[in-house]
Amino acid sequence: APQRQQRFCSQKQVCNPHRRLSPTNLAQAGSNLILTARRIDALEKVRQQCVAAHQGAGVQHGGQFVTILLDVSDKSQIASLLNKIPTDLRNIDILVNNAGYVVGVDRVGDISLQNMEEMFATNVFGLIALTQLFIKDFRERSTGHIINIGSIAGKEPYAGGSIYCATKHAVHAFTAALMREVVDTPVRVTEIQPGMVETEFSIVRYRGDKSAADNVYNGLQPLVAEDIAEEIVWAASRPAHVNIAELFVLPVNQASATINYRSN
Ligand code: 8X3
Repeated sequence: APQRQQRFCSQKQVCNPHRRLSPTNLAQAGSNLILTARRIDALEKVRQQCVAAHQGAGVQHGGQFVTILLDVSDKSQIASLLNKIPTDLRNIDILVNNAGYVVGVDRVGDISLQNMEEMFATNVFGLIALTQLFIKDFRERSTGHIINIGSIAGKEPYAGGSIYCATKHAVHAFTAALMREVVDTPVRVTEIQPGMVETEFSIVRYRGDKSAADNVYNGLQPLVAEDIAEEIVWAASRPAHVNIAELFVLPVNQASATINYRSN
């Protein structure tokens, strides 16, 4: 039952206190949340939004929100993470692997080793490391749900995105293999595969060039982070015998990932 569950979110869990018809984020749904990200000031704002969303929803359970500084690409930070979680919140029920990173639209031949390593370190090795941290406990307690944020880029590669697409294909393969490994347990494994979502993601892809980032969404209305938060809540709140294996979520006017990102 949701009231018994603690949720663990890698990166920010977006809360929108203005949409209260049904829980659209885990704070409104009455979860306790361990929120992690690299930017502790941004995370603190999310924590405050969670407090407001929880109060606005009027639910009696949940409402404990903890922030922990975490760069998922840093092995030593992953190793010390469990000790930083308050003891009364250590029985995690849901792991949301949301941290994802793309930098550059360079073609193969021009991609720097550093950029390549950074993308794999966050999108693939960080996600795997966090999963390994919790999966044994999930198995032992016969509970748990791992929700990995994949991408349309994990289904459909595009020019200018070779490394990012490779990382998201890796997320897809890892998640699918994990689902098969725990198929004889109550542990659930979900991959959510968003298309275009307007966040800071594109600005980083274009190395801070906001107009280039905005240009990506020209002519269509992209998804917003809350749309994906809603899908996370929905997948997590299905009855225990239901596993949402994959959720492919697109803006209504996007049907393909084949956007030829311009070269720098
Ligand atoms: C992000 C979606 O279309 O930029 O994962 O690859 S896209």
